[in-house]
Amino acid sequence: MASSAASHLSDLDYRLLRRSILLGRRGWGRVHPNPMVGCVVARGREVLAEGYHALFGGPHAETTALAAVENARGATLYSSLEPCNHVGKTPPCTEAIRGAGIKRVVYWAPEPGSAAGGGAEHLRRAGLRVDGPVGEWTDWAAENPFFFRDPDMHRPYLALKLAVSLDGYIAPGGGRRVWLTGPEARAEVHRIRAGFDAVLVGSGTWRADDPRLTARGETVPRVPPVPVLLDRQGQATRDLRALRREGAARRPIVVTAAGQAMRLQGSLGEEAEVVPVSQDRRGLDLEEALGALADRGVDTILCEGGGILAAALLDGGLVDRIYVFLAPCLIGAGGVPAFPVRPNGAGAADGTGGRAMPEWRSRLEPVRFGNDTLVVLDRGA
Ligand code: AOF
Ligand code: ZN
Repeated sequence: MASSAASHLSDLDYRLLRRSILLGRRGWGRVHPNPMVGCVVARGREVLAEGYHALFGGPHAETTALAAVENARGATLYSSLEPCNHVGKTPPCTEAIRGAGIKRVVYWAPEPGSAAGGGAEHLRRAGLRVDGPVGEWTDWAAENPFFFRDPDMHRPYLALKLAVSLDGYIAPGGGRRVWLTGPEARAEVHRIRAGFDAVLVGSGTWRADDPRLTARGETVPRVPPVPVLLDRQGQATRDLRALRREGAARRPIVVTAAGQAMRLQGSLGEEAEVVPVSQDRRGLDLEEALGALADRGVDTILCEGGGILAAALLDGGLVDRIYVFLAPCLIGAGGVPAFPVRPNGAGAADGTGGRAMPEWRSRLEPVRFGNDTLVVLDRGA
């Protein structure tokens, strides 16, 4: 953790800061487009209260934690984000902190927004000891990928989900399909879905699996993700499970080639929204498709396959994150590789000494779900 604040922090500070980050994660699927934020109020080793931002528009982490403490005078407040200094949908956290008589604030990530920013400086001027930020942008961005995304990125944030055998395959050859991961990993996929605006699949996947693409886990999304099917040939039919709206506010989206759009919209009826994009020899223009989704308010996308779409998105540099579920099994030679090495692209054969795709890093700790292990790879510095 390289930062000026880091040298002042004790092991206890790091432990409670880490606790605040973990608490913040409970807001996944509920707070977007706000960040996930957690907070701990402690007097020395004694934790007086914990809190997190639980719902977009609702109270912030610091306010929530402080409301649960009878007397916080002289205590230390740990927050995973610099306390806000603005009146938004809620009053400034800086005011709650001063009002409670907190003596010291330790925070992890700086508030990047100019409206809410300046909280640390404000509190320092008011006489509090403030330590932060701690760590670096890439760590904050891994924790809150949508909130800390590159503001110059003019396309939706896109994550790929892959289930991969230990020998690096997503399926056996010959079009056969197998389930690689266990029920715990599948439950985690439902939780991950809850945090995205849309869940996307290519035509091979919806044809073979007829997935619902909804978030049906314990985490109930504040806004359910919209199913998006890619369908270059315009072959989707109304009986597909992803196209049944089932009470969702938003219509599922089918992206097709411009020449197919009118006919397809006619056959699918009003329950689905057909979006036309250009195509070339290789298929639909994926950049145009993402732009069309952005125009419809889709800022974050989880792509769940299949292999051809995943490879095309990676090849086009359109992927920001990869959720890799490693399943403890071997598929054997002839499988469909998760990461096909491009003949002319970065890869083992291009003189990088076998360290292919170095721009991908694992910044979040791997987590085990049943017998499977989730490794999250983020692209960037
Ligand atoms: C904090 N603690 O727990 C969160 C913060 O409209 P509002 O009032 O909810 O403010 C939203 C903004 O506040 C959000 O864009 C981000 O800058 C900051 N979020 N700040 O001190 C929190 N969630
Ligand atoms: Zn706040």
